[in-house]
Amino acid sequence: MTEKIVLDCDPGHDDAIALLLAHGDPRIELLAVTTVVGNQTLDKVTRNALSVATLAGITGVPFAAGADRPLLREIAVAADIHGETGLDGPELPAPAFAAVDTHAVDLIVETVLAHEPGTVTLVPTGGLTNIALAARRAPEIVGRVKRVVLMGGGVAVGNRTPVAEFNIAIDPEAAAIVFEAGWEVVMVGLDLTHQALAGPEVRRAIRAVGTGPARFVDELLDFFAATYRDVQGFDAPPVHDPCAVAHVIDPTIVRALPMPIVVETAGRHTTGMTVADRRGPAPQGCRTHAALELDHTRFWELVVDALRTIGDPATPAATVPADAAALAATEQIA
Ligand SMILES: [Ca+2]
Repeated sequence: MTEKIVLDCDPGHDDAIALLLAHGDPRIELLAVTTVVGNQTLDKVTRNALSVATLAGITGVPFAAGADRPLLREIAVAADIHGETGLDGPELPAPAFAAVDTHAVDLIVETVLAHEPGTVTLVPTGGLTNIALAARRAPEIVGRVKRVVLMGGGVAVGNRTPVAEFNIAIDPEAAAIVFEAGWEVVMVGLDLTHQALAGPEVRRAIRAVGTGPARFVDELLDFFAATYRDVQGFDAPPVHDPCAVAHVIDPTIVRALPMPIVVETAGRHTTGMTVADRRGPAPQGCRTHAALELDHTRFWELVVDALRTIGDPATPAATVPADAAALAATEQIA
């Protein structure tokens, strides 16, 4: 059994690793990749996603660009963490293929509707603008999506502000829509991802893979480690986004508990906070969950195994003409 996912991302160092994990793990079937403004502008993160796909040899998966700004707020990028390109550090290949000529929100809706109800998991690893717009544009997808497993928020931790995590803080209204839509939401937040540190042992294991994509991840982590040390005082960088993919692969590696969670949109000091109610057992039918416990060893084994599986794509998508990937995916759906 594979898990069908749509990855909605803003690469982004950790988004890039999430994409590689989703591509390399045999238990994930990557249906589509969509991009959203976040760590950098939409143009930059979309180009980054296509470049990462090119170096990893990802073909037959449609990539689509989505929202270029949050619903209400001004754009707020994370150049302090991810650099001016959004993926500073390694050299990126020019994309070998283009994004499809479909808006990400439409591609998300089409992809969910093209598959059996309860089979498609949405995995947002950026701001929630695209996902909120999809839920508003086609409310029927809410009952068809298996789950939304998102990287964002936190029960007891913030990073953009003392209590708000970046992905939620940059578009809290979109996050509120997603958390309140009624579908099952798993919040893989900072409580969990701050355990996913890429320390020296992890770095050695990644380097030992010895392939182009593994070297790329190593260079990403060099840059990410430096900014996390300088900006937030971390000894080793927390690698957030692949934790959401890992939860979909194996929920015993990223363990979640049901609890009521709402998003603060009007706080004077708390806008973007994910307010989690831990006062007692979750009520019956609670649709929101928070991931709190990570199996660090097995998580990094997943990432390293995915890199081994990806290997060294000799002829990355270079020969695939633009839109051929989208065509192939359409045929798969049909
Ligand atoms: Ca991200």
